[in-house]
Amino acid sequence: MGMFCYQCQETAGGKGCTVRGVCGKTEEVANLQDLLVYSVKGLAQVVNCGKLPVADHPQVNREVLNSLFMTITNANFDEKAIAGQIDKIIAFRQQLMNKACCACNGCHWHDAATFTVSSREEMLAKARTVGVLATADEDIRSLREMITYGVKGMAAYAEHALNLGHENEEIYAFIYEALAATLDDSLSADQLVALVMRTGEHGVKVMAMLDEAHTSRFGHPEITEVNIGVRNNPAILISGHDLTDLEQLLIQTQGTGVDVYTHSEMLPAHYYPAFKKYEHFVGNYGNAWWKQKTEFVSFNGPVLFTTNCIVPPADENVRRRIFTTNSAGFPGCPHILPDENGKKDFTPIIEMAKRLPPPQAIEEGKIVGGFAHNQVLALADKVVEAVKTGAIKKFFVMAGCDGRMPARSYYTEFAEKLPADTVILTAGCAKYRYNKLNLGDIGGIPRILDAGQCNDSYSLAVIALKLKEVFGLDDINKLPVAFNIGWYEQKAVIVLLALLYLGVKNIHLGPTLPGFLSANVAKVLTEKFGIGGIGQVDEDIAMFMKQ
Ligand code: SF4
Ligand code: SF3
Repeated sequence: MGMFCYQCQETAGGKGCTVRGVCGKTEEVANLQDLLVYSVKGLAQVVNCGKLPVADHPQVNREVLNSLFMTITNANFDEKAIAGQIDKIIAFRQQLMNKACCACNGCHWHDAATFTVSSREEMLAKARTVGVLATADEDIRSLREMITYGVKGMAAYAEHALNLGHENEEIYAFIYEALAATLDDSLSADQLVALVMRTGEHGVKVMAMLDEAHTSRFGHPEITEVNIGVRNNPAILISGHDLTDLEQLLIQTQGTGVDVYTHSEMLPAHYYPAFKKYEHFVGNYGNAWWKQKTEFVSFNGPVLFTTNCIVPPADENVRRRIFTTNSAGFPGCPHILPDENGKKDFTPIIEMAKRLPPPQAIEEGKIVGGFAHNQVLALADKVVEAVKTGAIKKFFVMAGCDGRMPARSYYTEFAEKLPADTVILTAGCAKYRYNKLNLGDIGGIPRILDAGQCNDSYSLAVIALKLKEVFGLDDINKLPVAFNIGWYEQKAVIVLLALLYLGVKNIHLGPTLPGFLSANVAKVLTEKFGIGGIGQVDEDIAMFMKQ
């Protein structure tokens, strides 16, 4: 077997990609990503067992977040960048090891904490021995991977917060502890299940931190109409989740005659007051990530990826217009690095935009969003009244990711067929399956409330906890709220674990359950938390309405 990866929903046959990723990842990239995760785990053991204070090495913390983020689905396809990151982590690990040895508690270092490689061949040979299948026991493997994927999602959100100057040592310490634990053969399945729950607990903390980072800098999201048409100026499309990059791009494009449009998970940027002052911040272009193959062709201008999700461009005319930054990367596409103050120079993108034609319209009109916790709680009286009078019977949390599987048409049909006295609460790119449907409103409350990016699922949890308080309930599960979540990559894993930690039961996950759940682990999740898959739309709606 050349590679093995089963971290995302589109894994081959629902079991694992073994030749080439369905995402387009090559065998070499997949294996090097495994080695990068392995080396970060080794470094984590050094920090954790050596009792090194996380505050003493901020640069290492940043590179650990970056390394984990680089291995998230559709973030980085660049073999050279991943190999370079492995070298960097090994060098940091050695430096920390020297310090750890002074404070050494007689730790037994795992191979991950001591191995070295000195050539590409050695790296690739080592990589083939350290992947997911190196853990023989299927249940332990399943739990270790669930923790690892949750930590990857956590790292992604922590990196966005860090880019805005927000960090939390407790989160870093947990990342090291959790990753080190995945190397520890003495831990039982029960102990790993407990660690899965603690991963969820820290998932809540990291999303709260990112929410604070976003809202303290850019204001609270508010109800906003977003243009989905185009203007007749050259333009840049910005994709991914990093709002700091968007801010810098908007500042640098001011007065240049170049417009800026959001793509996919960047859409919710329009909801923040701080970005509304930019006249050239025109609207959102296109849909969820997987439609970029055609939509980037008609956009005509350059595209900046601040994070996942990149689809390897088949068209050379598109590929030469792609730029990456942060943890994103694609071979042959320019990667923009920050200076020592975190400032990025986007001049090459702006200059390219000026030479290219304006975007071609693919849609027109407006969509509405901005229903994060602050905005919804400002409408709380109206919402509570609508529930009390029975005008709203049920809320459906349909946050998460979109993906290219045809089975995801389920979510469009589900939204269309939901009874008229129900409201959808959404976040993440899952929304694109129904956010352009005209589902109307209930007494002025739109039937689709978009809180924002996938990390803004935190907002949905805050709203649910507030409603629980207002209705005087002792259990979040007594609220008229159902959870029907679409997942794809590892950020959805941390969102799921956060919801489980908050005590949410009976979450349905689709379009398929994770391939990384062993039969026994799936059984635990079903028995303890009522987790289930999806079936036929009509039956599922009937089942949810009865809950
Ligand atoms: Fe396969 Fe998903 Fe892994 Fe890509 S990220 S190799 S599609 S499981
Ligand atoms: Fe989407 Fe990639 Fe997950 Fe942030 S952009 S939700 S899939």
